[in-house]
Amino acid sequence: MLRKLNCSTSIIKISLKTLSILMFLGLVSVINLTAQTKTRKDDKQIIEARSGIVRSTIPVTPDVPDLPSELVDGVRTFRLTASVFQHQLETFPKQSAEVWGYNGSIPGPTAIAYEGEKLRFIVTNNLPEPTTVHFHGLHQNNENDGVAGVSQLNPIKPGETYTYNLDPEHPGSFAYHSHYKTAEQDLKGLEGMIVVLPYYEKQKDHVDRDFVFTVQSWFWKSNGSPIVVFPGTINKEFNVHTMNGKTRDAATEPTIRVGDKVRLRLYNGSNLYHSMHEHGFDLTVESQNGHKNPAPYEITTFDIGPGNFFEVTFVASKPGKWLFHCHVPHHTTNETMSGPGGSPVGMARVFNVVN
Ligand SMILES: [Cu+2]
Repeated sequence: MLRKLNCSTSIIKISLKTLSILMFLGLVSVINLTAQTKTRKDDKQIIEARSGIVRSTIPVTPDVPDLPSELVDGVRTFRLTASVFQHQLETFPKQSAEVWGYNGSIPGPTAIAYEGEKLRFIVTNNLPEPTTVHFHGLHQNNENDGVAGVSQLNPIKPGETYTYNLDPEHPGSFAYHSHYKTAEQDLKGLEGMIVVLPYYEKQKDHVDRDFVFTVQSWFWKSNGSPIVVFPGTINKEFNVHTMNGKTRDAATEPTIRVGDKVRLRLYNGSNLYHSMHEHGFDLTVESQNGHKNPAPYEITTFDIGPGNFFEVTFVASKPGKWLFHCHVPHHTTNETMSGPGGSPVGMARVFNVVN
């Protein structure tokens, strides 16, 4: 009886052992299945990494929103509304000006698309006078070129909406801006950036962070008053200088991790030449308007003329608060005044590089 009981216990012990093994194997199978699912899911990224290509990093435009879009049948549609509004350009000695802009933003929201997509911009004019939009650097047909009195004989009247159809044909940095009384409407603020991204880029071209900046220069007489686009005629000069619509004192400070490779896309939407300088790190001039530089070179400072684009990169190799600014000395003031503690203001940005 006792033997029989021992035998039964042994059988139970064996069964428990078998059960444990089976459960373990089952668990292993589940883990394997999860691993297989994960592998399948990650296959694309692994293949991409093996072939040396990675997905492009989506750029951000500090202090400026992205322009919402809809992609239908390979056509990405954006909507812009031009209007007059108040915008804070600096914190001292004045603050806000009456500007003309798109979708309530200075510069206009950044339109982001991918290569191969056709672009459509539906533009509504809520300004007190006609306007047109030109797409700077894109390869549109002449009827979509938006030059008042030249390629667009019927500008968009106040209250009207007009549609532009475009094909960028290559990735890069582009701009959209008014081409009706250009010198007046552009300098009141009617301009913004378009970035066309490749889906993938080579590992060597890949960046961890991608920042978009439009530089602009302004003059206006008193808080809240309209932008004066020909200040020289009243013996003054453009004396407020901004990156993405903000002097440094009014701007955010992007945070970057040590070791990050950073791309800066710059567009000069102003009436002046600017000399852009990065503290702490060499800049590599990799491309202009998306056209690869056949021989990228390193530089600390680059000159950017009106309407020009630069795409430069740097590796944020050490922590600290690193200044990127226009090196024209007057352009680092707000109306001739330096900032708190003698700091540069105007056309300047601080990148906060942290471990
Ligand atoms: Cu400058």
